[in-house]
Amino acid sequence: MAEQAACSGQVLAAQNAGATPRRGLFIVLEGGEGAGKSTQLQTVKSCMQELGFTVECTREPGGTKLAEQIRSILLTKDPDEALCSTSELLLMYAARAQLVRSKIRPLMEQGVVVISDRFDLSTIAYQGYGRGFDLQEIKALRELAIGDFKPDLTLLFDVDVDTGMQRVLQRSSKDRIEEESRQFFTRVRQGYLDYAQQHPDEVCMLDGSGSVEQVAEKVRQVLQEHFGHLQVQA
Ligand code: Z5A
Repeated sequence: MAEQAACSGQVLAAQNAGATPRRGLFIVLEGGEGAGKSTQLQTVKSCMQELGFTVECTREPGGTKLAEQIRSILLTKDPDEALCSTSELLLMYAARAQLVRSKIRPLMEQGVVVISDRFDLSTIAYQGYGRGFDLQEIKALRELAIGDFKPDLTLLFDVDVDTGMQRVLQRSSKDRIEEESRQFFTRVRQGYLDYAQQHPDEVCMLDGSGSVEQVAEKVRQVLQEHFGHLQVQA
């Protein structure tokens, strides 16, 4: 089944053998501002737990002590010194290299399902399409930072830019990147849409414009289709 191709070879091999997956899974939630991915993280977590998996959640940038320090540099606006776009890009990969090595991979080796609020596709969308970095340069950095490591499934929550911005307007404060323009977020959304169209076996796009419960129902369906067939060792 085409959708199941999004699972890693190892997991599919385990399915074919009728055995327990030899490693965990890595599921990523992506989307532009206010798309609702953080809201749906709990749905993904509880759905995977109901399927019998042990689950850990993380986020990007961040997720480990050091990566959270990098997050703070990335998202806090310093009135004395602006963070340049090149530093921003390099820090995203510094945080990712740290997160993959010290948290995601070790957990997956223990059979845990790791769910991350954002991952590498955010860099393609925000630093590639948003800031205008060459996608080949980003690819070279990715290879250096995390090699060929990638998610088993990415859930992309899509809402139009105005809806997303409207949702986050209610927040009291905006971080450094959230202060960008509508044009910036329009390019970011295009980055996500292009990638999803070019990689249908990696990314499952979900319309994020419905109610929280409507979106959650779609999330549950997709996870059941992708992972409901896997057997988990007691
Ligand atoms: N970034 C980057 O540039 N490059 C990278 O490589 C990486 C990240 C990894 C991280 O910010 C920033 O780093 C992010 C991208 C950049 N900057 N921006 N912009 P973050 O982690 O602090 O925040 P975020 O990821 O951008 O989260 P967000 O803006 O909050 O979006 P969200 O997680 O998709 O939305 P939400 O928190 O679930 O919901 C937002 C509001 O909408 C909230 O009030 C909800 O109650 C409401 N909501 C959610 N779903 C619905 C529905 N279905 N209907 C109505 N209202 C809803």
